[in-house]
Amino acid sequence: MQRDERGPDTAAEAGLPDLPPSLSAARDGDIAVLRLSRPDKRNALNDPTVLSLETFFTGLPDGVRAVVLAGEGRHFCAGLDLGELQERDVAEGLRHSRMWHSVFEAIEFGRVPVVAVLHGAVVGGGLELACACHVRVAERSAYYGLPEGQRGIFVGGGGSVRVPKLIGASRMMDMMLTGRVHDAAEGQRLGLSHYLVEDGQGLATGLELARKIASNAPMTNFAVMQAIPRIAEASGGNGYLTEALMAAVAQNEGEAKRRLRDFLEKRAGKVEKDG
Ligand code: 1HE
Repeated sequence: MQRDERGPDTAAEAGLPDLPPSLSAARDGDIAVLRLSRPDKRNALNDPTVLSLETFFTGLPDGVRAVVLAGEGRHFCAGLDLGELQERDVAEGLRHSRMWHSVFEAIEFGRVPVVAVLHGAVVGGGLELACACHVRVAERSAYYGLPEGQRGIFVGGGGSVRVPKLIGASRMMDMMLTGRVHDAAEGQRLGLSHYLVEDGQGLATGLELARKIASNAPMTNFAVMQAIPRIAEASGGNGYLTEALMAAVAQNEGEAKRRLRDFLEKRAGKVEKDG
Protein backbone atom coordinates (compact mmCIF):
# COMPACT_ATOMS: atom_id res chain seq x y z
CA MET A 1 0.00 0.00 0.00
CA GLN A 2 1.25 3.51 -0.79
CA ARG A 3 2.18 5.66 2.22
CA ASP A 4 -0.29 8.35 1.12
CA GLU A 5 -3.19 5.88 1.18
CA ARG A 6 -2.27 4.53 4.58
CA GLY A 7 -1.41 7.80 6.31
CA PRO A 8 1.55 8.37 8.59
CA ASP A 9 3.01 5.57 10.71
CA THR A 10 2.08 5.64 14.38
CA ALA A 11 4.84 6.14 16.95
CA ALA A 12 5.21 2.44 17.76
CA GLU A 13 5.28 1.38 14.09
CA ALA A 14 7.87 4.03 13.35
CA GLY A 15 10.27 3.19 16.20
CA LEU A 16 9.62 6.52 17.92
CA PRO A 17 10.01 6.65 21.73
CA ASP A 18 7.10 5.70 24.01
CA LEU A 19 5.19 8.76 25.14
CA PRO A 20 2.61 9.58 27.81
CA PRO A 21 -0.96 10.39 26.69
CA SER A 22 -0.14 14.13 26.82
CA LEU A 23 2.08 13.70 23.73
CA SER A 24 1.48 11.84 20.51
CA ALA A 25 3.81 11.18 17.63
CA ALA A 26 3.62 9.83 14.14
CA ARG A 27 6.09 9.42 11.34
CA ASP A 28 5.81 10.30 7.70
CA GLY A 29 8.97 9.11 5.94
CA ASP A 30 11.89 11.07 7.30
CA ILE A 31 9.64 13.52 9.20
CA ALA A 32 8.31 12.94 12.72
CA VAL A 33 5.25 14.88 13.84
CA LEU A 34 4.98 15.42 17.58
CA ARG A 35 1.80 16.85 19.07
CA LEU A 36 1.06 18.27 22.48
CA SER A 37 -2.06 16.22 23.17
CA ARG A 38 -3.69 17.58 26.29
CA PRO A 39 -6.27 19.88 24.72
CA ASP A 40 -8.61 19.75 27.73
CA LYS A 41 -5.85 21.53 29.70
CA ARG A 42 -4.87 23.66 26.70
CA ASN A 43 -1.68 21.58 26.36
CA ALA A 44 -0.34 22.97 29.64
CA LEU A 45 3.07 21.47 30.33
CA ASN A 46 3.28 19.25 33.40
CA ASP A 47 6.50 17.55 34.48
CA PRO A 48 5.81 14.18 32.77
CA THR A 49 5.14 16.00 29.49
CA VAL A 50 8.27 18.14 29.70
CA LEU A 51 10.45 15.13 30.61
CA SER A 52 8.93 13.14 27.76
CA LEU A 53 9.79 15.90 25.30
CA GLU A 54 13.40 15.16 26.21
CA THR A 55 12.83 11.41 25.82
CA PHE A 56 11.37 12.04 22.38
CA PHE A 57 14.04 14.38 21.07
CA THR A 58 16.96 12.36 22.43
CA GLY A 59 15.45 9.05 21.28
CA LEU A 60 14.66 9.87 17.65
CA PRO A 61 15.59 7.04 15.31
CA ASP A 62 18.32 7.68 12.76
CA GLY A 63 16.04 7.99 9.74
CA VAL A 64 14.18 11.02 11.14
CA ARG A 65 15.64 14.18 9.60
CA ALA A 66 13.23 16.86 10.81
CA VAL A 67 10.43 17.19 13.35
CA VAL A 68 7.19 19.16 13.23
CA LEU A 69 5.84 20.14 16.66
CA ALA A 70 2.17 21.15 16.91
CA GLY A 71 -0.59 21.34 19.48
CA GLU A 72 -3.98 19.60 19.51
CA GLY A 73 -7.19 21.49 20.11
CA ARG A 74 -7.68 25.24 19.94
CA HIS A 75 -4.31 26.28 21.37
CA PHE A 76 -0.65 25.45 20.89
CA CYS A 77 0.23 25.60 24.58
CA ALA A 78 -0.91 27.40 27.76
CA GLY A 79 2.55 27.16 29.32
CA LEU A 80 3.48 25.70 32.68
CA ASP A 81 0.77 23.54 34.24
CA LEU A 82 -0.22 25.90 37.02
CA GLY A 83 -2.04 23.05 38.76
CA GLU A 84 1.35 21.51 39.47
CA LEU A 85 2.94 24.68 40.74
CA GLN A 86 3.14 23.47 44.31
CA GLU A 87 5.04 25.49 46.83
CA ARG A 88 8.62 24.80 46.01
CA ASP A 89 11.53 25.92 48.12
CA VAL A 90 14.38 27.75 46.44
CA ALA A 91 16.43 24.62 45.72
CA GLU A 92 13.42 22.84 44.21
CA GLY A 93 12.55 25.88 42.13
CA LEU A 94 16.07 26.04 40.78
CA ARG A 95 16.09 22.35 39.94
CA HIS A 96 12.71 22.61 38.21
CA SER A 97 13.76 25.49 36.01
CA ARG A 98 17.08 23.81 35.20
CA MET A 99 15.13 20.69 34.22
CA TRP A 100 13.15 22.77 31.67
CA HIS A 101 16.42 24.26 30.45
CA SER A 102 17.96 20.88 29.81
CA VAL A 103 14.86 19.64 27.98
CA PHE A 104 14.60 22.71 25.75
CA GLU A 105 18.35 22.53 25.06
CA ALA A 106 17.79 18.95 23.91
CA ILE A 107 15.42 20.44 21.34
CA GLU A 108 17.48 23.46 20.30
CA PHE A 109 20.75 21.54 20.12
CA GLY A 110 19.28 18.16 19.31
CA ARG A 111 19.90 15.97 16.29
CA VAL A 112 17.43 17.48 13.84
CA PRO A 113 15.74 20.80 13.12
CA VAL A 114 12.27 21.33 14.58
CA VAL A 115 9.46 23.30 12.92
CA ALA A 116 6.88 24.58 15.41
CA VAL A 117 3.32 25.10 14.17
CA LEU A 118 1.61 27.71 16.35
CA HIS A 119 -2.06 28.48 16.78
CA GLY A 120 -4.23 29.95 19.51
CA ALA A 121 -2.45 30.62 22.80
CA VAL A 122 1.34 30.47 22.65
CA VAL A 123 1.91 31.72 26.16
CA GLY A 124 4.36 31.48 29.02
CA GLY A 125 6.24 28.19 28.82
CA GLY A 126 4.46 27.55 25.50
CA LEU A 127 6.25 30.53 24.00
CA GLU A 128 9.48 29.36 25.62
CA LEU A 129 9.01 25.97 23.96
CA ALA A 130 8.27 27.56 20.58
CA CYS A 131 11.42 29.67 20.87
CA ALA A 132 13.55 26.54 21.38
CA CYS A 133 12.44 25.33 17.94
CA HIS A 134 14.25 26.33 14.77
CA VAL A 135 11.47 27.52 12.47
CA ARG A 136 8.10 28.86 13.58
CA VAL A 137 4.93 28.82 11.46
CA ALA A 138 2.02 30.77 12.94
CA GLU A 139 -1.61 30.48 11.97
CA ARG A 140 -3.70 33.67 12.08
CA SER A 141 -5.28 32.56 15.38
CA ALA A 142 -1.92 32.52 17.19
CA TYR A 143 -1.23 34.98 19.98
CA TYR A 144 1.73 35.41 22.25
CA GLY A 145 1.90 36.38 25.89
CA LEU A 146 4.11 36.05 28.95
CA PRO A 147 1.56 36.00 31.80
CA GLU A 148 4.19 35.11 34.39
CA GLY A 149 3.96 38.67 35.69
CA GLN A 150 0.25 38.26 36.43
CA ARG A 151 0.87 34.88 38.07
CA GLY A 152 3.56 36.28 40.37
CA ILE A 153 6.30 34.10 38.90
CA PHE A 154 9.09 34.48 36.33
CA VAL A 155 9.99 32.74 33.11
CA GLY A 156 11.89 29.53 33.86
CA GLY A 157 12.14 27.67 30.55
CA GLY A 158 14.87 29.72 28.94
CA GLY A 159 12.55 32.53 27.83
CA SER A 160 14.74 35.31 29.18
CA VAL A 161 17.55 34.07 26.93
CA ARG A 162 15.63 33.06 23.81
CA VAL A 163 12.80 35.60 23.58
CA PRO A 164 15.11 38.66 23.57
CA LYS A 165 17.09 37.07 20.73
CA LEU A 166 13.92 37.21 18.63
CA ILE A 167 12.28 40.46 19.69
CA GLY A 168 14.75 42.26 21.99
CA ALA A 169 14.90 42.52 25.77
CA SER A 170 12.85 45.71 25.88
CA ARG A 171 9.85 44.17 24.09
CA MET A 172 10.03 41.16 26.38
CA MET A 173 10.02 43.48 29.39
CA ASP A 174 6.92 45.21 28.02
CA MET A 175 5.16 41.84 27.57
CA MET A 176 5.99 40.77 31.12
CA LEU A 177 5.42 44.08 32.87
CA THR A 178 2.17 45.09 31.17
CA GLY A 179 0.79 41.69 30.19
CA ARG A 180 0.80 42.80 26.55
CA VAL A 181 -0.37 40.13 24.13
CA HIS A 182 0.81 40.20 20.52
CA ASP A 183 -1.45 38.82 17.83
CA ALA A 184 -0.17 36.67 14.96
CA ALA A 185 0.38 39.59 12.58
CA GLU A 186 2.33 41.55 15.20
CA GLY A 187 4.25 38.40 16.16
CA GLN A 188 5.24 37.94 12.54
CA ARG A 189 6.31 41.58 12.25
CA LEU A 190 8.39 41.34 15.43
CA GLY A 191 10.06 38.07 14.45
CA LEU A 192 8.30 35.62 16.76
CA SER A 193 7.24 33.63 13.70
CA HIS A 194 8.96 33.10 10.36
CA TYR A 195 5.78 32.26 8.41
CA LEU A 196 2.22 33.47 8.86
CA VAL A 197 -0.50 31.32 7.29
CA GLU A 198 -4.28 31.06 7.34
CA ASP A 199 -5.98 29.05 10.07
CA GLY A 200 -5.85 25.34 9.33
CA GLN A 201 -2.83 25.70 7.01
CA GLY A 202 -0.11 25.51 9.65
CA LEU A 203 0.50 21.78 9.66
CA ALA A 204 0.66 21.51 5.87
CA THR A 205 3.11 24.43 5.75
CA GLY A 206 5.11 22.97 8.62
CA LEU A 207 5.36 19.62 6.85
CA GLU A 208 6.34 21.25 3.56
CA LEU A 209 9.13 23.18 5.32
CA ALA A 210 10.23 20.08 7.23
CA ARG A 211 10.52 18.18 3.93
CA LYS A 212 12.75 20.92 2.53
CA ILE A 213 14.87 20.82 5.68
CA ALA A 214 15.08 17.02 5.52
CA SER A 215 16.32 17.21 1.92
CA ASN A 216 19.41 19.24 2.94
CA ALA A 217 22.73 17.55 3.55
CA PRO A 218 22.65 16.38 7.20
CA MET A 219 26.02 18.04 7.93
CA THR A 220 24.68 21.39 6.73
CA ASN A 221 21.67 21.08 9.03
CA PHE A 222 23.98 20.10 11.88
CA ALA A 223 26.18 23.13 11.22
CA VAL A 224 23.18 25.47 11.02
CA MET A 225 21.71 24.24 14.30
CA GLN A 226 24.90 23.84 16.28
CA ALA A 227 27.14 26.59 14.94
CA ILE A 228 24.93 29.59 14.11
CA PRO A 229 23.54 30.17 17.65
CA ARG A 230 27.01 29.69 19.15
CA ILE A 231 28.68 31.96 16.60
CA ALA A 232 26.00 34.59 17.27
CA GLU A 233 27.11 34.64 20.91
CA ALA A 234 30.85 34.46 20.21
CA SER A 235 33.34 37.25 19.64
CA GLY A 236 33.93 38.04 15.96
CA GLY A 237 37.30 36.28 16.01
CA ASN A 238 35.94 33.10 17.55
CA GLY A 239 32.96 33.26 15.22
CA TYR A 240 35.06 33.49 12.07
CA LEU A 241 37.26 30.60 13.16
CA THR A 242 34.27 28.42 14.10
CA GLU A 243 32.65 29.26 10.77
CA ALA A 244 35.80 28.31 8.86
CA LEU A 245 36.10 25.01 10.72
CA MET A 246 32.44 24.18 10.14
CA ALA A 247 32.63 25.17 6.46
CA ALA A 248 35.68 22.95 5.95
CA VAL A 249 33.98 20.00 7.67
CA ALA A 250 30.77 20.41 5.65
CA GLN A 251 32.45 20.80 2.26
CA ASN A 252 34.55 17.69 2.88
CA GLU A 253 31.47 15.47 3.15
CA GLY A 254 30.78 13.14 0.21
CA GLU A 255 27.25 14.52 0.18
CA ALA A 256 28.55 18.07 -0.43
CA LYS A 257 30.84 16.89 -3.22
CA ARG A 258 27.96 15.03 -4.88
CA ARG A 259 25.65 18.05 -4.65
CA LEU A 260 28.27 20.41 -6.09
CA ARG A 261 28.90 18.01 -8.97
CA ASP A 262 25.15 17.80 -9.61
CA PHE A 263 25.00 21.58 -9.87
CA LEU A 264 28.02 21.90 -12.14
CA GLU A 265 26.64 19.15 -14.37
CA LYS A 266 23.24 20.89 -14.55
CA ARG A 267 21.33 18.23 -12.58
CA ALA A 268 20.51 20.39 -9.55
CA GLY A 269 17.76 22.93 -9.03
CA LYS A 270 18.44 26.66 -9.28
CA VAL A 271 17.72 29.25 -6.62
CA GLU A 272 14.19 30.44 -7.36
CA LYS A 273 11.79 32.90 -5.79
CA ASP A 274 9.06 31.33 -3.66
CA GLY A 275 5.43 31.50 -4.77
C1 1HE B 1 -4.63 25.16 32.66
C2 1HE B 1 -3.67 26.07 32.13
C3 1HE B 1 -2.39 26.10 32.73
C4 1HE B 1 -5.51 26.29 31.03
N1 1HE B 1 -2.17 25.26 33.75
N2 1HE B 1 -4.33 24.36 33.67
N3 1HE B 1 0.05 30.04 31.80
C5 1HE B 1 -0.97 30.90 31.91
O1 1HE B 1 -1.00 31.73 32.78
C6 1HE B 1 -2.10 30.73 30.94
C7 1HE B 1 -3.33 30.27 31.65
N4 1HE B 1 -4.38 29.87 30.73
C8 1HE B 1 -5.18 30.75 30.07
O2 1HE B 1 -4.98 31.96 30.10
C9 1HE B 1 -6.30 30.19 29.26
O3 1HE B 1 -6.58 28.87 29.74
C10 1HE B 1 -5.98 30.07 27.74
C11 1HE B 1 -5.94 31.48 27.15
C12 1HE B 1 -4.67 29.37 27.48
C13 1HE B 1 -7.08 29.24 27.05
O4 1HE B 1 -8.36 29.78 27.36
P1 1HE B 1 -9.67 28.87 27.15
O5 1HE B 1 -10.85 29.74 27.44
O6 1HE B 1 -9.60 28.19 25.83
O7 1HE B 1 -9.56 27.68 28.23
P2 1HE B 1 -9.87 27.73 29.82
O8 1HE B 1 -11.33 27.56 30.04
O9 1HE B 1 -9.21 28.88 30.47
O10 1HE B 1 -9.09 26.45 30.32
C14 1HE B 1 -9.55 25.13 30.03
C15 1HE B 1 -8.97 24.22 31.08
O11 1HE B 1 -7.53 24.22 30.95
C16 1HE B 1 -9.26 24.69 32.49
O12 1HE B 1 -9.34 23.52 33.30
P3 1HE B 1 -10.77 22.92 33.77
O13 1HE B 1 -10.38 21.74 34.60
O14 1HE B 1 -11.46 24.01 34.52
O15 1HE B 1 -11.49 22.55 32.50
C17 1HE B 1 -8.02 25.46 32.86
O16 1HE B 1 -7.80 25.50 34.25
C18 1HE B 1 -6.96 24.60 32.20
N5 1HE B 1 -5.74 25.33 31.96
N6 1HE B 1 -4.24 26.75 31.12
C19 1HE B 1 -3.13 24.43 34.20
N7 1HE B 1 -1.43 26.89 32.30
C20 1HE B 1 9.00 27.19 33.17
S1 1HE B 1 8.23 28.53 33.71
C21 1HE B 1 6.89 28.84 32.66
C22 1HE B 1 5.96 29.76 33.35
C23 1HE B 1 4.63 29.83 32.68
O17 1HE B 1 4.36 29.18 31.71
S2 1HE B 1 3.55 30.88 33.43
C24 1HE B 1 2.19 30.96 32.36
C25 1HE B 1 1.15 29.94 32.71
